[in-house]
Amino acid sequence: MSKNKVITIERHIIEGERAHPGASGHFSGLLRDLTLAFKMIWREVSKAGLVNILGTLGRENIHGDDLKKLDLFADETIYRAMDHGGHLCVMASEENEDVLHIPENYPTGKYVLIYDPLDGSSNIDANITIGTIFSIYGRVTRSGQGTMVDCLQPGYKQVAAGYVVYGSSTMLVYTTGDGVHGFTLDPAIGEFLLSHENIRIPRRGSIYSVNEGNYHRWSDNLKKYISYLQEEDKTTGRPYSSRYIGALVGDVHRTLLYGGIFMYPADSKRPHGKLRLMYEGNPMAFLLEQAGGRATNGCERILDIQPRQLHQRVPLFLGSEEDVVIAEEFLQGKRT
Ligand code: P6P
Repeated sequence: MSKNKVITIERHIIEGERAHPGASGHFSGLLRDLTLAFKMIWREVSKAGLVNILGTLGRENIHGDDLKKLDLFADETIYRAMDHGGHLCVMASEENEDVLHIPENYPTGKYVLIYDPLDGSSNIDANITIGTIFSIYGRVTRSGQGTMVDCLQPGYKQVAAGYVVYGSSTMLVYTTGDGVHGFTLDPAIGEFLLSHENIRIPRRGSIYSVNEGNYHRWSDNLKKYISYLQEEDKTTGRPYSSRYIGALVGDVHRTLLYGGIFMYPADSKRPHGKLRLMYEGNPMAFLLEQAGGRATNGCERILDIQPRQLHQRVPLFLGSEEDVVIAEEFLQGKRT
């Protein structure tokens, strides 16, 4: 008889709520509605190769990326699943320039949802791992429709964050500030079942993950760090292996489970890197810290950065505590 408890994410959320006597139930309702949206996206992603929803819509999103039909479907699915539950005062999607308001005929709530509906979508046609990323904050304004002020909060104010990785199996990984937990979707019953309770990242790994095609645009300090990782030194597990999918959710998921470091650095072409603080940096940083890891822009904790713009980019170094500390020492010129 299996010793594993069969716990759905809904049960896990309810039990988590019981641990907070003052909980109103709104937060649990929000996560339940979000989980439904993830299942609807999974259903389309899992048949993408069969149904003519591949290929682009012939237009671009605000960042100039080809907008794939699944991107649009995922974006609309999350918005429509979340706009009427009365849990949110405002939303913001990586696919939309401005904030997304709750329709006037629906009640507003006390939370804010910020999401990247389908990250890594350039990999869709190649059937490579893609994912959905989300962040939840408490509202700052007092009542009614939320505003940009409710969205531009530093990452340490998140009340929850997570991602869904649509890969060989589909997993939902999330935190509410009480550790990181993974749920694997059982397609036969359409339920996310607890499969990775209290995920902890190794204090040091042996994998580094970065797009080395940008090497010639990097700073000398970063090049020295990469050379350090590639040197032979058995006492510190070097040389590290290089692994890079080009889809943040897949690269971070591997880093979380195996350890090591993921990087999207600034370079001479992109002085703030490519990844967005609100949609990618903050949720992943919250998860990594909750799993015992570390997340920085090279000199500052990601979660301490005060956002100025909804789509601002941030250099990202995240993973095992010891690996990220060593990276910071090289990046700050304290180590050569
Ligand atoms: P590059 C996908 O387009 C994405 O936003 C992230 O998922 C991923 O980490 C990054 O861009 C990959 O960027 O420049 O290496 O192709």
